[in-house]
Amino acid sequence: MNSRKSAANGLRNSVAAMALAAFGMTMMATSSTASAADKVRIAMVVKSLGNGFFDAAHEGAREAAKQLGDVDIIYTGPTTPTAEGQIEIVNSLISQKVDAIVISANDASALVPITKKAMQRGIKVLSFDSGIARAGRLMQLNPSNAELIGVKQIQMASDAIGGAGEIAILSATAQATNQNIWIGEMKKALTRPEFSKIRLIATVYGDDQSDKSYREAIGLLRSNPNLKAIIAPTTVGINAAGKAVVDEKLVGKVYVTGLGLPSEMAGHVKSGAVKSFAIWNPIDLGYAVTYAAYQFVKGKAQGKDGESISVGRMGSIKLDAEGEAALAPPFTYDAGNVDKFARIF
Ligand code: RAM
Repeated sequence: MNSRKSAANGLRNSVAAMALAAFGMTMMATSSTASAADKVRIAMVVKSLGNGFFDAAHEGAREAAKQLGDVDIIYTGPTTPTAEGQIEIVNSLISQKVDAIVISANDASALVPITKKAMQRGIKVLSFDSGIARAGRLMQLNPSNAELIGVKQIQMASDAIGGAGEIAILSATAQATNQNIWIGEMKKALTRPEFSKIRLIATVYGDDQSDKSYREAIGLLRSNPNLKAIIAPTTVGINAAGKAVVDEKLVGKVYVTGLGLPSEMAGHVKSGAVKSFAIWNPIDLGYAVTYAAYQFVKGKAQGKDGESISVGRMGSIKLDAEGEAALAPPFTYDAGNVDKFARIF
């Protein structure tokens, strides 16, 4: 336990003891409450609850907590992916005096004032998946290299449609840091000569909500009769787009690709709406960021350029000049391997 926290606990205990003494009672410190208070409390704040990607990241966080032994995980997030919802949650985590917050942000800059406040109170703030601007966090853990993620998705779309035709993007929210970076990289990839016959005709936003993503996908299909592919760089969007293509009876005419969870995509690969898609391991991502947060709480990481931070079974990560690190390249799934991985995430 750090000294700030032990002082706070000491104060709380003596205030409680005084109150009890006033009623002629005595207070017994029980070892169970003491050991709970000794635990490092790490809050994982996700873009929104009910997203399978973050459920898997939570599983990784729990794995790290179990391995580290003295960590409690608080898993939380708004019901819809808004910065306002996350600001409220961070505010309440500041009052709860958690030790660290690992957050996948709904906005790179809107969260900065509140996470700065958290850091001023001694809370270690790390972003992962979808980043916060540097002033609002100690480090950002990216799942993979952004350029790789962008090129990979254009390559998969190109392979599905024979290298030519109209494509559209169905993204998450318009403010999502990670999706916006990947969309930028996809646009850059499209300037390569090998993709010169592919034309991006629209980008729409399903806000990582299944129903809105589905409606947006249907809209794309109905208003663009020459559309050949939808790229959804979001696990919620790609799942909804796969269903829309089947429901509109466009299997074989329009292909869906992007970033998906094998557990949610196996059916779409079987229906033929999806030939291939990609993703990294969300369990590993949640595990690594939780492990890194622990290092910050224990004073073993500071967030300096070039610093190496231990992330347990995954080895170590190295921070670049922006205070960011990346894990592994995305992995591609198709009819040959999707069932095997569907059991894992
Ligand atoms: C959704 C979320 C998440 C993103 C994945 C690929 O679950 O938007 O932030 O990383 O898709």
